[in-house]
Amino acid sequence: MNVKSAEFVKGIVGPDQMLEDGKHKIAFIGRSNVGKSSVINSLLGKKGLVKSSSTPGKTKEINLFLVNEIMYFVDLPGYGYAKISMQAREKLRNLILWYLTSPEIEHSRIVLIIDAKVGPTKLDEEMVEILKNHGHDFMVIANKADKLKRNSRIVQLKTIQKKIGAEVILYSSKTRDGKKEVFAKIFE
Ligand SMILES: Nc1nc2c(ncn2[C@@H]2O[C@H](COP(=O)(O)OP(=O)(O)OP(=O)(O)O)[C@@H](O)[C@H]2O)c(=O)[nH]1
Ligand SMILES: [Mg+2]
Repeated sequence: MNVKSAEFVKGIVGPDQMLEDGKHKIAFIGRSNVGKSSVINSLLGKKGLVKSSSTPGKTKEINLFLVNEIMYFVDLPGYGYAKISMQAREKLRNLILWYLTSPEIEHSRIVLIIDAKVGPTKLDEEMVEILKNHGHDFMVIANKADKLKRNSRIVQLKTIQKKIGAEVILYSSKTRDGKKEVFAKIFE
């Protein structure tokens, strides 16, 4: 895909504010700090469009970015960040779950991002279950592949695929390795 324009449109903090304009949405979901915001930036080729940070828990709202005027890339808050209050964690979890169960996103693409080196955690496996239970068609990206030694990549990829029970694309938002495959899968 040729990215001609990408702009921040809106941050959603509660269930009353969904954008209901019928445009296609591609949502990125995953554990806190796994690199969701960085993946979006690297795919869109716009450094700094989406705020990323080495401090987990950076994204606290559901942020919508309008791409080429025709679709939204959706940056969701991460799950599983331990160093916030139980209440705040519950609030983020509810926000994510609300998004996933919102009728408006029924035909959205969901991109689950996991850490290539760490592999799927218990929370990631729970998210896979949630996505399956809601009948979502989702794809999986293993980000931070640059942290893997070249010769261990295939083995790690196979291990992750076996655990998740789905096809997984190795990706790095640092080197943009895998970008072509990711775009091809998103728009397949
Ligand atoms: N080595 C490496 N680091 C990465 C990669 N992608 C993201 N990071 C780093 O991981 C950290 C977290 O990135 P974010 O994009 O903010 O992660 P996030 O999932 O949006 O985090 P939350 O918004 O807190 O849920 C930052 O320090 C990034 O620079 C990657 O492909 N390779
Ligand atoms: Mg983020």
